[in-house]
Amino acid sequence: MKEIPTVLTSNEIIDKVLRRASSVTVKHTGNRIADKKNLINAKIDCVEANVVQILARYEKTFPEIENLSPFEKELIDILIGCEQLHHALAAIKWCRQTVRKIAEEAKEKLRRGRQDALEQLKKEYYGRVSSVIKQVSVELDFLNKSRDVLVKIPHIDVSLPTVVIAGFPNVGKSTLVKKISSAEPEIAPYPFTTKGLIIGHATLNLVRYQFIDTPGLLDRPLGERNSIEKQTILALKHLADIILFLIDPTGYSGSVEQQEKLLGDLQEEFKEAVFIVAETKADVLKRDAGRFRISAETGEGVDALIEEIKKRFRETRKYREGTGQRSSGSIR
Ligand SMILES: Nc1nc2c(ncn2[C@@H]2O[C@H](COP(=O)(O)OP(=O)(O)OP(=O)(O)O)[C@@H](O)[C@H]2O)c(=O)[nH]1
Ligand SMILES: [Mg+2]
Repeated sequence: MKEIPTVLTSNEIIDKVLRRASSVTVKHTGNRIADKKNLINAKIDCVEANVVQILARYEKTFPEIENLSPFEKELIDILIGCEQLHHALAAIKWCRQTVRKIAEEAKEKLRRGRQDALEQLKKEYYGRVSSVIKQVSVELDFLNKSRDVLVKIPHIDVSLPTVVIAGFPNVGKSTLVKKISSAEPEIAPYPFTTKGLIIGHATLNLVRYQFIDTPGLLDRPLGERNSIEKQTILALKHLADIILFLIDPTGYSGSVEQQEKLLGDLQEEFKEAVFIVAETKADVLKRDAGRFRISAETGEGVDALIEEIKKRFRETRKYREGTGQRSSGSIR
């Protein structure tokens, strides 16, 4: 996602803008009342301009739901909630517009204000602005948490030939993606190490491929999947030209029957996709299941698997539709 600034809390915004206002100065005219009014006017402007600048920046840098691709929209919905994001941004806009209005009103009162009421008028203005900003505290906190999630979403180029690697947890998906692409996923000897989508690239015969490492899936219906697994389903649904399904036959990653059942379910769900199935950890155990057998550890079988990916890519939608001429032109 594009750069999004960290979002300040309501108290941080209030402190920041009042601190700035406290150092505002104006030229003296020789008329004490006029000088006082000018100074307060400048402070009102300063607070208003700073609040507007801070909030408008959030409104501008957070993604607008309407402009997102279906994949991004669903992903953001899973990770933070599209409706909540929309609501929070609307609240920020309301706050910005209300501060504008309060500033206008305060300046109007200031013009007509008597000398002994000026200090009180300034205090009231600061109080009203602070109260309006406090009213969006929850939304600001929500936006800041969302920001931390959004900046971690990798850039995905939907025009590139894309292979999504899926399978049970711990079968060796990340190890393979790291071996064959530029991705740097975390690898660990326990399940659910990968918690989000990780993108890597590799150029094979001048064709730039995108490889997507995904969180492991358990054999269960979509309704029971957690938000981590749902990201994998989204990648399979929206991004995969080829689904590379890995099975670990060693028994370290759940039973082979459960893994086969998951494969069957996915093949049923994603009928349009091209599936390649490979069995991993061939350095530990090889069985004859008539499938690719690879070891990401020793490299055994990996070249043959890559040849298959290149060959099978010709069967994909992207190749047939002729999008991304790079792929169809130079892969043969
Ligand atoms: N012997 C051997 N071990 C492997 C091989 N590939 C992966 N492993 C090991 O299997 C464990 C899991 O590997 P990961 O690549 O993290 O598995 P994953 O499928 O990405 O796991 P999750 O992200 O948890 O779903 C690690 O200890 C790896 O070192 C292999 O080819 N041979
Ligand atoms: Mg992993």
